[in-house]
Amino acid sequence: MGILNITPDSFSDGGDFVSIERALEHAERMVAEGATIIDVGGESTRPGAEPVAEALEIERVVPVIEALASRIEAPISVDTSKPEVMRAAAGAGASLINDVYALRVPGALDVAAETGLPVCLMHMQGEPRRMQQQPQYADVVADVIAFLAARVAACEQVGIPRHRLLVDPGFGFGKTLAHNLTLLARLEQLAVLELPLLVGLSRKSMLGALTGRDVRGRVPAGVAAATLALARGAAIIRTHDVAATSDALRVYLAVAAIEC
Ligand code: YH5
Repeated sequence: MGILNITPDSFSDGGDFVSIERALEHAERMVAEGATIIDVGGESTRPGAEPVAEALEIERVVPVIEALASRIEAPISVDTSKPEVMRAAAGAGASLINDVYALRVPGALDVAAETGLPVCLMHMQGEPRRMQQQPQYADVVADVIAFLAARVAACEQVGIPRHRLLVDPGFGFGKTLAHNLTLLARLEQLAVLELPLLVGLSRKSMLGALTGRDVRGRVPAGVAAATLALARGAAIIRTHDVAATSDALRVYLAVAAIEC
C-alpha cells in the first residue's frame, strides 16, 4: 500500500490543478514500483498535527480519488476518520476505508456500513494532538487485541460483516518506543483476530529513535521493519517507500515459499 498524502506544501493547499497532477504522477510511480493499493489522505495524523475541516479534506481527496480511479487499476483507499469524507470518497471511487479512529467518530460506523466498502480498523490510544504524552498499557499486545476485537464487534452490530474488515495495531499512535517494539516482536499474536493485518511503519519516529536518523534517512530501517512485520503475519504493508519495500518483500516471499 503506497501512501499518497494530499496535504499542504509551501506552494499549494492541495485541490488545485498542479497539486492534483503531481499527486497522480506520484501514485502512478508507486504503482510502477509495486504498490497494489494507493492510500489517499488529506489530513495529517502525525503526533501534534492540527485537525482539518471536513469540507477542506473533501476538496483535497475527492478530485484525486476520481482522477486516480479512472487512471490506475490498483484499488484506492481513503485515509480518513470523517463520515462525510468516507461517503464522498466512496462516491468518487474509493475501494477501502482506512480509519485511524477505527470508526469511533460519531456517525462513522453507519456511513461506513452504507458505503459497503471494506474497512481497516486501526488502534490508537488518545488523539493525535496528545497521544504521545503519556501512553500507558497493562499489556500493550493484549490491550490492542481487546480494542480491535471490540471495534470488530461494533462493526458487525451495524451490519459490516467480518469479511469486510482488516486490523492494524497502529504503530506510533499513542505508543512509546518500547510499546512499538513489543507490538512488532509479538505481532503474530494478533492472528487470534483472524483478520488480515495491515501495518504502517515507514519513516515513523520509532525508526528515528533506533537509528538516530531524520525522516529522509529512515528507508533502510523501515524496510527492515516491514520485512519483520511480514514474517510475523502482516498481509499489507503501508509505506511511503514503495520500491525499496517491494524489493524486500519479494526476497522475503521467495524464501518463505521454499518447503523446508
Ligand atoms: C498506520 O500505521 N499511519 S498516518 C509520523 C511519521 C511518519 C509517518 C515522521 N495512517 C497509519 O504515516 N493508517 C497513518 O513520522 C495510517 N496504519 C494505518 N492503517 C501517520 C504516518 C506517519 C506518522
